[in-house]
Amino acid sequence: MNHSEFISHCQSIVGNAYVLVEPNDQAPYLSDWRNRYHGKALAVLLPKTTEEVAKIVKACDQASISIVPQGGNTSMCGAATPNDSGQQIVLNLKRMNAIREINSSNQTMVVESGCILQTLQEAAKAQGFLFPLSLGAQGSCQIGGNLATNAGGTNVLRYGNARELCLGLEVVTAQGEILHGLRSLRKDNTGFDLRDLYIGSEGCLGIITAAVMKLYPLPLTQWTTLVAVPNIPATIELLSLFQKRTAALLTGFEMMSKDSLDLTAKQFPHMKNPLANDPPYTVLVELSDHEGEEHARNLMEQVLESAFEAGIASDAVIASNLSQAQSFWTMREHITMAQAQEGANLKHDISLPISGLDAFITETDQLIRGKFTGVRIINFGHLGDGNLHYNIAPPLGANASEFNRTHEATIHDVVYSQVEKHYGSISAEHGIGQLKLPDLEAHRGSVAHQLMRSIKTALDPKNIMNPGKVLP
Ligand code: FAD
Ligand code: 2HG
Ligand code: ZN
Repeated sequence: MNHSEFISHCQSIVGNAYVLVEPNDQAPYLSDWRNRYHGKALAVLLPKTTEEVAKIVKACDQASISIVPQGGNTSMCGAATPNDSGQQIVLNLKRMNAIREINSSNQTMVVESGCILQTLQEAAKAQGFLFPLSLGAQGSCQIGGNLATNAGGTNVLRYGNARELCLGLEVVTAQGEILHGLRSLRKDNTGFDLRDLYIGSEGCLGIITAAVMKLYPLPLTQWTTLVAVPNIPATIELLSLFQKRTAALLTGFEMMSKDSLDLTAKQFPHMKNPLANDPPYTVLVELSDHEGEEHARNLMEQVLESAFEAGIASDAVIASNLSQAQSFWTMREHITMAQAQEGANLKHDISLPISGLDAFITETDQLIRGKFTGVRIINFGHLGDGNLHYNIAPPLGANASEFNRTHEATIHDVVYSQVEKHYGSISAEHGIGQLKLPDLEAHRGSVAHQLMRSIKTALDPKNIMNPGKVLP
């Protein structure tokens, strides 16, 4: 099959309107959110059903055309951007957006992979349930992309990441077969776990077309507070204190350094930190309670009182209503937008044992500042999960692209060496994509890397599923 026969065949599968070949139509699918990667595509395909996906993959298998699966295209590491050969297809799942079932007895929902995350949260809420996966990109990322990246976000502390929220998957394999795994079982020890292979595989093993996701009872009330904290050891003590005293009620614990919030206020002046005197660290704490408002508020106040007495917190603002609570979250989630508006930056989505966070930050700050005078360290993240977004912005006034081009490799080396020294991970939640592909083998070790290769070869022997991502 030559390329024009292939395009005609795809048109016969999904319909002409859903095979995009014109540059203007393709443009939104060919660059990543951070605008770091730009590719070309033979076609962008928008299938509506699992059967259409299976037929497309079979055609690609026959014609040896590689496929870049794509969800909301919010990847932080170029995982959903095609290469510049113009020989790949982008297969975007956005039209597969049906919620097939919400089942109250099972506390599950069966959803197609193109459902927008926020739509799923809202649909669950309308039925009295909580779907807890929550992240800044939730208005545009899709559940298929969330599963393919094993997304984390702000609720992992209590409910786990995308993997822990998934009970079953429907997948189109690299040969175009349909793996029917939409099972709603909490227990199922029947051989190797295929579901968990596809979760986090970044489109390199197959295409996720639908999933069974767990639901939880909707909490009666949520209390959100910003707490001023003097340093990282105090932040960690505050986390322990909340964990001891509030246990499963603690659903959010986000850390924001002063520099992160200064940058957010610079780019979005209406998002100024409401805490007085711009503390070195601001922690956003969220409690979710099933016993009612008074119970949660009392608990929040009691824990804060203890924190003040212990000298690990100096000030706090408890949100007095939903819209104030929302404004705290908006400020937290706008750090990424503020960084994007400020200019190109270097991201390090890392995780560390919580006990190693202080030493990591102290040493790495010193090394980075010692080597690169004036750089800005924008450090924030899901501290309750040991997940830092340890991002580096060029010195004020520097040419960002030139600074990054010259120093990116050295800065990554410094940060990742420190991550290894402190037994952390070079990718906590964003994945590997093409950004971290060169770093994976050294980080995971040759045995793990070889095993990953063997799995890739076994499941996708022709290497048509998202080649050039995760594994070289
Ligand atoms: P895409 O970017 O389209 O694709 C990501 C990867 O998944 C690619 O490898 C792609 O090939 C593959 N893929 C997509 N759909 C499928 C499918 N159906 N089957 C097989 N493979 C597929 N991430 C976090 O974990 N936590 C955060 O807090 C967070 N916050 C963010 C905030 C902002 C403002 C932005 C822009 C991004 C953030 N991210 C975060 C990163 C990103 O949103 C997540 O990685 C998200 O899970 C990607 O979903 P997506 O639908 O956009 O996937
Ligand atoms: C977040 O937690 C996202 O806001 C994005 O994971 C992090 O911008 C980043 O580095
Ligand atoms: Zn994050």
